[in-house]
Amino acid sequence: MDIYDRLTSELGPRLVLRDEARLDAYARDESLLGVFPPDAAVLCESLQHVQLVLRLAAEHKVPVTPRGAGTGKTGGALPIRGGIVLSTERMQAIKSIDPGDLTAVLEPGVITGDLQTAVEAQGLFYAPDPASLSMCSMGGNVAANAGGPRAYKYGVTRDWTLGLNVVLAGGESMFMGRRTQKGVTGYDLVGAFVGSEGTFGVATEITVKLIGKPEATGLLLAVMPSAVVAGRAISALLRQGARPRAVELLDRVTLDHVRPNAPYKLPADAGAAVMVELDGDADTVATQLERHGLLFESFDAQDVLVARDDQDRERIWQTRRMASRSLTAAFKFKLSEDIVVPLSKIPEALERIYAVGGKHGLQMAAYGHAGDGNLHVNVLSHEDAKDPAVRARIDAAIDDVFRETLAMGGTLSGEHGIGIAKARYMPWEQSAGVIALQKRLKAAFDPFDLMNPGKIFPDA
Ligand code: 2HG
Ligand code: ZN
Repeated sequence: MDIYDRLTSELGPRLVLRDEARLDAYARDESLLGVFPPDAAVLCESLQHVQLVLRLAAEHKVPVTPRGAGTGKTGGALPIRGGIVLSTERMQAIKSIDPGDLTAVLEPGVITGDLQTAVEAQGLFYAPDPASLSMCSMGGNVAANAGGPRAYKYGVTRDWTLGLNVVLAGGESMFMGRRTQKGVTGYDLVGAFVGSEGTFGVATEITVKLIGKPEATGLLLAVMPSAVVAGRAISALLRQGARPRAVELLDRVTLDHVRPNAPYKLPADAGAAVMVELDGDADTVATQLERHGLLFESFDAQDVLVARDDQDRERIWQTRRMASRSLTAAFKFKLSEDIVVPLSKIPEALERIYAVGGKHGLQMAAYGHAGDGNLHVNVLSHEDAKDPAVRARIDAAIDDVFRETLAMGGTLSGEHGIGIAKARYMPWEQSAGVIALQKRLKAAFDPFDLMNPGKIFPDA
């Protein structure tokens, strides 16, 4: 019996998908980097299912691509070498929320936004907020070490993950990390596992930390003459040592494409917009909003708007979260990067990025988590990217974006990871020694290179 018949006989055809039509959804993801049909997709419902898949895969030396909700941006969930897609979408239980210990324990298929709603109903708070939070899953967030706007104050998924139960290639299950808020016992394996993009194993249970829900939240939207001026104002804001929970930028191209369908009415003539969100006690939030508003005015803001209430604030966030989708819908080609530059370099980074667009005759857009220096640089085109001449210009522009980023002391990825999208640029940023060390770490978790092979590192 081959491995696929074996899986079907153990788990049944309900959980082991093998026909072409049903496999199609597991052959692609939101990266739009291609279609790679697996030989089977297994819809795991328990730790035991995950163990069975990884045990049989090791016996038969078949590659396994773990998959959460498929919302990743770098092709991490694409089964580029065929084999099995191991989906955790059905493992959706929130097992506990403990207001005394300030922790929650959950399965990897839990949708991030559902976890937030569940903990907030108990007066608690889980901060990481990727733009896809209504669709993405916690297992995927762990794999990608996902961030989001609130990372500016609260950090990324790694900062909120205390412990993990993981299954490694071969099927061994173990708990790593801790259930306490603090702990330095042994190596930080959880820190290494979070962000390993499915190349180390599969997390079957995630213990996250929680905090009390902030008392008050306020949001201002500064309408700025241009992205570069907005970048200067943001750099000045950060220099003041202010600690808002999010500092987001939307440039003109982004605003123009979001505006028609946005639930929040964006001003028509905006050159750029900056969103600053604060939380804490009500008085401090009010004072800080005022202070930040004045700062943007001193940088020639066209307008400074303050969200009237929570509904208004949510409308502004929904509008912001539409950036990626709106540009995807409007252009034949869209590729979004997630570079990070040092905070003082934000205005310069914007200037350099628009210059790259000009040089290659391509439209550029930039938006995202400017408070962290993390910009979604979008290379956009109405031309057909299958045309080799167009593709060559696009590739040259992407190369230049990374070249400029690294020249400013930046890094390739702030939140989406490397996947297959950026693997070839890894040696541009990291030394051969550092890459070799990471490969040795990977081999310690997965000696036969069966877990999500071909990701993160360029082929030798
Ligand atoms: C965002 O911040 C997401 O909107 C998606 O990280 C970014 O795909 C994108 O452009
Ligand atoms: Zn983002």
